[in-house]
Formats: sequence, structure tokens, C-alpha cells
Amino acid sequence: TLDKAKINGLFAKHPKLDVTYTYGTAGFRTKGDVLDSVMFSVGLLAVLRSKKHAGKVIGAMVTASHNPAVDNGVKLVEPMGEMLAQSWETYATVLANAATTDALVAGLEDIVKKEQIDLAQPANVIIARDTRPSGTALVAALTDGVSALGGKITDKGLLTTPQLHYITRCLNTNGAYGEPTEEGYYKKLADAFKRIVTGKPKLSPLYVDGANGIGAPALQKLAKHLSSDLSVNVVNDDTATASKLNLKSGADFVKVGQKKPDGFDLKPGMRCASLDGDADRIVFWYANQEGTFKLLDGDKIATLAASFIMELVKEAKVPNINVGLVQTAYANGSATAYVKDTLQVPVVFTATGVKHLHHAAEEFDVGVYFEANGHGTVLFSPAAIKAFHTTDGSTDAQKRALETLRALTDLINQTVGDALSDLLMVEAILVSKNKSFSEWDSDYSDLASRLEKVTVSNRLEFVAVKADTELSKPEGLQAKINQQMAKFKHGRSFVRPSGTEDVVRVYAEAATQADADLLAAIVCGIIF
Ligand code: NG1
Ligand code: ZN
Repeated sequence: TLDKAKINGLFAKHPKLDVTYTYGTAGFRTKGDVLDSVMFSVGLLAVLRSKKHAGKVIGAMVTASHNPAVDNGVKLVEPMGEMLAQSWETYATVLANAATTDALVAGLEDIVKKEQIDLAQPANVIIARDTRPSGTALVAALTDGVSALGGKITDKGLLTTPQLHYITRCLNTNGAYGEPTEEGYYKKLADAFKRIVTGKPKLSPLYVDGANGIGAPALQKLAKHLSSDLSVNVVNDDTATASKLNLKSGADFVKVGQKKPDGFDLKPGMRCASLDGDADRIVFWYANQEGTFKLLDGDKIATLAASFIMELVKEAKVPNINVGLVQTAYANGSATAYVKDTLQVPVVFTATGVKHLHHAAEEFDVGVYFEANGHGTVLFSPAAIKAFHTTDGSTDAQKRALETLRALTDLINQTVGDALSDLLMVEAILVSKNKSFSEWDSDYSDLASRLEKVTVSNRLEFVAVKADTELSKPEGLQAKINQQMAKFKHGRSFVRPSGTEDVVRVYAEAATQADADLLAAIVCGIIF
């Protein structure tokens, strides 16, 4: 049974504020100073989740990703490194909103009963945080939650989100996925990268915007393992000045603003990339010969990866490997057309949020999934990995293709989108194909797009359906949006409530930037 006195004693240290919390697309996320009680409740839930998995390690990551430094949040990681099972998100929300010990214990008992949890099982939790100043106290609150139910918690300190996912999986698979340490992570990635690029001509240096977050020191450490094989310069690496996190920098700033971050003197031909605050997103960018800023977003990464892997699979003559791509409504219309018509790869659309894409990608032998904002990865099915290891190549070309495929399965993070792993994947492909950024960019040209956000009185009145492409509520709104987009060449627009911010997002796409901006402005006017 639950030790109510112990729970009561520790809960008293973390009183619930008069705030309603929701476990959304990216876990709990709000201002760092209202999260103390939430962290405590997540500690409790993590213990139950671990017990449900017979004591396997559950991860807890304290981060608010690309959001400002004053924000924070937390998300739980399943034993194999995926995001928390969706059916448990409701439990998280219930516990976070319990204001009294009685309500909290009732909530816990309900989960124990519904999930038939054996409380005698052990519980193991690991926790890490990004560089936000509120992180330390929030880790302590979550630790109290774990202790309240007698679980064991290990603090892994500062890590990127994907590193915590990686370590969680390593710990639960007896090292089969790699060494369960930050060093082990760098070694695994660096070794796999070298297997692909060694002996091939190098590319010019890559300038990486670290968003003044945890990704900056992590990339510097990774680069040490790659000394001569990768030339990177980390810019925006000031993690000591908390307020600078994601400020005029980072993947989200660059993607949404379609402009370079602070700290760069962008010259034609320079190769650049931007990470986000917890290093699970990356976008690439450069200036063309005219000096115009050009973005290579998640869609471009996905198409680059899909076409490269398809070529390798063909060359390696591995039979019955189906390659598929997963996108969301935010994917550029040109990217979708290119994948379908030129690459001839099937595309599946899911709702926004990586967990949806991840699950859809698992249906393929090689499932490439990326959100346009640069969050994504490539998943290999166990059958595909086995085939790459058991197929004997008869020609040199076939052997090389097989070895590259095997290396890619080690290089690409199989648990979650990972900016550092994706950075090396892109570099490995560009080195292998001897491709410049502008050559990569020329695969297709993006339609002009604009992403806006609108603050409304209650965003939950907006209900998105059909993989977020349409609104079912408020009634009549979708028809108005349809009317407007029909007026523009290649016009497409959709509206959905954000899962991470208290806003409604408006996306518009059209043949010219002026049209995309205008369509977005019109739709913002309709919903406001
Ligand atoms: P919301 O706030 O639900 O739009 C944002 C991103 C998602 C996803 C989550 C998780 C956009 C338009 N939305 O979600 O794609 O990455 O954050 O971090 O980029
Ligand atoms: Zn992130």
C-alpha cells in the first residue's frame, strides 16, 4: 500500500498553486516558477510507470526546449527511449492538478488499480536537465516525488534531451544500445560517423548556432571525438548568461523568422546550422551567391536522408525493405510533392507532435520522420537491421553500401529526434555525395510560407482534425479559411491550437512570400 504519511510530509514541501496544468505534446511546459508541485507529481508518476515496467528505468527530462529561459517543463521517457505512452498522459494531468494529499493519494490509487500495478516492484528513475536556472530546484522537487513512493532516482545532471533518451535505452538493454553515459553517447556517434566518412574528401567548416543552450557544450565535446573528421565552429555558446538561451538564436528563431540568428556574419557559401535549447531539433542554412539567406529545414533533411538510404538499399541489394516518410501539415507542399513524385516514396501524415510521427515511422522498415521545424530521425526496423548485418555483399559497391547502412543504424538516434545525431547524419550524406548546401537545396524549391500565432480567449475552443489540416470547431470557421485559400495560387492554410503555448497557430503557404504573408494575416483576422 501507499505510505500516506510519507507522501503527505513531502507533498507539504511542494504545495499546489492555483494553476491548471496539462500534460501536452511536449509534457508539462509553462513558466519555471509555477512548476514545483508539478515536478513532485511527475516523480510519483515516474515511480508507478517504472513499477508497471517491473523496475525498468524511466527517464525524466527537465526542459522547455526552444521556449524562453524563464520557461521550463518536464517530460517522461519510456524504457526503450520513447516518449511517455499516451494513455498515461491523462494520469499525469490528474496527479498534477491534485491540490490535497487526499486527492493525490486517490489519484495514485486509481492508477494502481486501473493499471494493476504491483507496488512491491522496484522503481528506477533517471533525471537530467537543460541549462535553465530553474532546473536545479525542479530536479529536487521531482526527486522528492520519487522518494515519496520509495523509488530510486539518479541525477544525471546537465544533458541534451536526446542524450537522456539514449542513456535510458542503454540502461534497459544491458548495454546492447551503447554505453549508458554521456561519453558513451559521443563515442557511439563518433565511431559510426568515421565509418562513413573516413577516406572521403572533407567539406568546409560548419558554423553551428548553439542557441546558448546545452547543445553548445555537447557539440564541443562531440567534436573532440571527431577531431580531424569534422570541422565545426560553435557560435552562441554562452550558457553562463541564462537570459540568452534561445534569444534571437536557435532552430525555432531561424525557422519561424526565416532569418539568420544573432552572432553570425553570414557570407555567401558559408555552411551553418542552428540547434534548439535542448538539442533535439536542427535546421541548416546558408547564404546563396547573392547573399540571400536560405533555409534547409526538417523537410529538406528528410528528403536528403530518404533518397540517400533508398539508393544504398538498392545498391546493397537487400530485398523487401520498404522506405516511408512521415510528415505533418507543416511540411512544405513542395517537399510532399517531391517525395511522392520524384522520390516515389510513400508519405504518411500525422498530427503535430513527435510521438505521433515516431509511431507512424515504426510501421516501415526504414521510417524517415521529420517535422518541418527540424525535429526528427530515421527509424530502422529490427528486420532491416538484421538484413543489413546478414546480407553478404558480392561486389565492392554492394559491400560498401551495406557497411554504410550498418553505420547509419548506429549513427542515427533510434529513440527520438536528435540534433547532434542528425547533424552528423547530414554531414555524412553530404560528404558521401560530395554535395554542397546549394546542391542539396536544389532538389526542390520551397513554396513561400508563414507561421503566425494568435492569442485567443480560449484556445481549447479550437479543435483540429484530419491530422491537424482542418478545424471541426468553432463551427463554420473552416469554410471561411477554405474560401480564403482558394483565392491564392498554391494557397494552403490551416489553424490549430498549440500544445506547448497558450496560442493558436496559423500556417499559410502560397506561390509568393507576399501572398503567404497576406493569406496568414487574413486567416489570423478570421480567428481573432
Ligand atoms: P505546438 O506548440 O503544439 O505547435 C511545437 C511544434 C511541434 C512540436 C512541439 C514539441 C511547430 C509549429 N510546432 O508544438 O512541431 O515540435 O512544439 O516541441 O513547430
Ligand atoms: Zn527541443
